[in-house]
Amino acid sequence: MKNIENLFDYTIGQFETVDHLLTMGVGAHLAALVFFLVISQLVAPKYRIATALSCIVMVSAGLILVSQAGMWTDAFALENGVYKLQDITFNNGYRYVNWMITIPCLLTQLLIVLNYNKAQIVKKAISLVLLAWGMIITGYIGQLYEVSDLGNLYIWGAISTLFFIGLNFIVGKSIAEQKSTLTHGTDKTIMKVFWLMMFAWTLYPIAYMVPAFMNNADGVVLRQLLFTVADISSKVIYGLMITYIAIRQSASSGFIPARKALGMEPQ
Ligand code: RET
Repeated sequence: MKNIENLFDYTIGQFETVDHLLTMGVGAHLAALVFFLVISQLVAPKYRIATALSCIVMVSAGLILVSQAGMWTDAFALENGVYKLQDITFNNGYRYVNWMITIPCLLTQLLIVLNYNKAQIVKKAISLVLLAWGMIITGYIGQLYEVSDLGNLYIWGAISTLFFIGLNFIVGKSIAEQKSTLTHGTDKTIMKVFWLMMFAWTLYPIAYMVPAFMNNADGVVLRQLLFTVADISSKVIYGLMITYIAIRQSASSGFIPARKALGMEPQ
């Protein structure tokens, strides 16, 4: 009974909204996977790992959402017009474990399109990944208390937020440092990527806090809505923007498939 999802009965509308949100998440990640696979040939080898990382994120996040959707429909059954908890429980913890893989991939893609060299990428990635793992592990511990002890939810959430602030600081500093190296107008796009990250990543702590401000069935629907918007923004839309930057930079470095795709003459 770790998550508040298991505490309530749901109307058919509430139950189906959550089911549809999770299923929509699966569809968005699978569709984007196909797109990234097809488009990767337009990305110069120098940047191609960024697009490959998006493929990994799509598979990893897509699969977790399949399991979340399955768990949701297994955990509840319709009894006298309302959905009631059955023998197994629903659990958001799998998401946190999945972030241990997806967040390092997302951050590394950013470092690649920022034109850092290999040694700089490794150095920065290590600090970013350690901060991210600190944020996720402390957040994971905190969410275990959302039913039993809100005090612990706040304390672990606050510790996790310290890691989050450190991580954002490095991300912001790296973008500011490297922005001028981005070619073909992508210095503007990278700023949009930054603001997209600030928006989408902040939805996750809000979802974490739902038990504190909306401890009811509507809160559960809100939380899955926040997760879905956050997932599609921070992985799918973010990945599309990163690959767009990669293609434009590939074109300005003379990579023919990218130049052709953008309607430019070979150099
Ligand atoms: C937690 C705990 C409460 C405090 C904070 C959190 C931050 C979570 C974030 C998650 C980002 C996830 C992404 C996943 C992509 O696959 C852990 C909820 C600050 C920022 C981008």
